[in-house]
Amino acid sequence: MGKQLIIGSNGQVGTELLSALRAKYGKENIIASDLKEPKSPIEGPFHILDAMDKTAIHAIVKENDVDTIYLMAAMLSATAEKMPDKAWGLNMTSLFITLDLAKEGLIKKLFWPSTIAVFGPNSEHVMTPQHGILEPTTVYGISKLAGEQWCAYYQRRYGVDVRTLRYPGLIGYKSAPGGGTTDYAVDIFTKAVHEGQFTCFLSAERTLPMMYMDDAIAATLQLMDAPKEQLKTYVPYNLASLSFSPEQLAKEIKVLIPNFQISYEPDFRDEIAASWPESIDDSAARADWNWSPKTNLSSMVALMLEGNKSLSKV
Ligand code: AKB
Repeated sequence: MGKQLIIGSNGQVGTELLSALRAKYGKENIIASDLKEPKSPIEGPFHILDAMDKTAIHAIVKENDVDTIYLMAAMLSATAEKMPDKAWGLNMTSLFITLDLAKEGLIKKLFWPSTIAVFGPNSEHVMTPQHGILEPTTVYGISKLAGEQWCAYYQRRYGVDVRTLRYPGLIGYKSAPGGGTTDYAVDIFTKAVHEGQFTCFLSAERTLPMMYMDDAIAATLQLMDAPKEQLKTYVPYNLASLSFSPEQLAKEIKVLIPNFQISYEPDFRDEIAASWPESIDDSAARADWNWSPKTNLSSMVALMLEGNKSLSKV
């Protein structure tokens, strides 16, 4: 078995994916890489790597006998709106470099995350289907939809094994999110634990699909392990777990922190969120590779509060 490379291993998902893959396959077999050194030192191989540097990616793949890449580097929805050209450049260039590596037979498998941001205001908002209307209004959503189409093209035309999940908003305490519209659902826990109050940049009733990080990582590993013949639905798969508004989340937090206060100052991110689904139909993932999430809203809230408290003791 060849080694596996994570591009963007310092990010919100990359950090937790790295731990999970190293626990499963051994730290020497998983190569971490990112633009900068990780904030706290990690054991095992790490390379400084720009996701748009084709030559450097090729060198790491060849020198380390890499056969699988997880391309986790991307510019997310809120940041991408502030620099659309840079977002397009990063999100697409890095994808083409890795798709071409697979096309040339230099790697065997690629994971590339997509998102609920591929949907738009004309999509069905409740239990949004896999193959519904796809008319994103953000540059992030446009880049991810184009990427999905390119993945499908490389799979059809060149037989590339590329696997893709449409992640909902992801919630974990071990790594910080950066530049997304769903980030409020992570930040709220840090503020609840340390300050007892939170000002939300989405409006109270803005419901979005969300997922606890452990479920997202489990889904990623499960999809990558699934035999190719089982993946009948083609790339990408809708993925669902929780669905709640800031108001509903705050109510759950108050069960454990009764004095917690939330206020609302919606900004441009509320408009982005309004264009996205409220809940997702992931029946294809459930049927094709047995997907099912484990964490419900109350257990996610308890885990997030405990996790944030334990971090502040370190
Ligand atoms: C974002 O908010 O941009 C991301 C996403 C939903 O893909 N978390």
